Amino acid sequence: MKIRACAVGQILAGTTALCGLVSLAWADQTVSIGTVGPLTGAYAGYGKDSENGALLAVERVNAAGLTIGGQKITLRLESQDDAGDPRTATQVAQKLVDDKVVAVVGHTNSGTSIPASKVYSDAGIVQISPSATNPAYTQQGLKTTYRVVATDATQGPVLASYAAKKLKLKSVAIIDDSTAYGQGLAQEFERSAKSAGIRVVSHEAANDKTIDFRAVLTKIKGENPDAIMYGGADAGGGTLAKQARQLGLRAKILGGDGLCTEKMVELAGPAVENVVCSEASAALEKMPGGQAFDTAFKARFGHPVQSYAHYAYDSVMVIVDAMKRAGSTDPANILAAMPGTQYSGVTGAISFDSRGDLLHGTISLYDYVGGKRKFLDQVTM
Ligand code: ABU
Repeated sequence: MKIRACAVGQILAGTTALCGLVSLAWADQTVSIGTVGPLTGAYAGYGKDSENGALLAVERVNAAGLTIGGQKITLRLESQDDAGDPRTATQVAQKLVDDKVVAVVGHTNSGTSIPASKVYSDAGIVQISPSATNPAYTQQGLKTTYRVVATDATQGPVLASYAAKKLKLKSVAIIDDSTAYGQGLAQEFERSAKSAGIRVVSHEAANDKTIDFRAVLTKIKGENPDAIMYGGADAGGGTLAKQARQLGLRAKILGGDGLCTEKMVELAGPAVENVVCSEASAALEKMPGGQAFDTAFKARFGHPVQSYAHYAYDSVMVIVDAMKRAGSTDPANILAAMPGTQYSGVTGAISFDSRGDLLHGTISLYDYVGGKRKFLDQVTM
């Protein structure tokens, strides 16, 4: 053990002098946590925000000092880019497994989290998505899948109920981006909207790279709905809102968490004032540690939280909590400790049901006033 400790000490310190000093003691053990999401492509904003949140957590844990089972641990974050692409997601998932990460924070998208989950399951590695909301992710019978946000099975109905009861909307046209997230959310919304008495005048499919909605919007203009619900990301939703206004549509634009970002202000321009959207969690300003987290995040990265950073931060902290309770950094022991999670994080109280879904999730609703996103209401399960 002294020889191994000496070798690790040399690597960490880059000196042979320290080797002599640490050879009589247990050296720090470096443990890698994976983080993965789109760092390039249309969804890069989500992925970078999550990566930053995970990085801040790792830096804080290391600064505070971490000892597991009597062994001093230094955490290392291994970040991979899946570009929001399902096939790339399985490849980088396998790389993280081969690199022996002990758990993974990711993926960002439902369409990448679901295929990658089989890779982590086969390796017995815990996967916590900070943002994937498609219910199917945790409904595959895998023991390794967790998430720290509510699902679209709740988000779609809450958005539809708000549209019917509070906004008093009578008709809606739906467009989705054909992704696991966008299509899934649009279907959940459509089912609930019809039950709530809203007439669905049409449901069209775009894709996650669509930037010209003018043809479908011209058709929808003829249908004259009170609202257009977009199942998809802010990149598409912002463009859609802007083009709808240019074409003279006065319909409200409804969307879920993919669309409900700070970036919508710049993407939609003045048309953002037509947007009403939901998040699959409490509002950052209403979270117990939300304001303090946003301040610390801004100090570290030079800008406020954009989308999912605080969920990625809590995901790392939940993994560390599982290590502490297990007294081990072994992936199998982390996995065994996960069902016992009772963690109080930035985003609130985190505990899981038998599938790995958040217990007592919250859906929040917003609109945009004066170029700023404004909290409207929340529903807690
Ligand atoms: N929840 C919205 C963005 C991530 C996803 O694809 O689910």
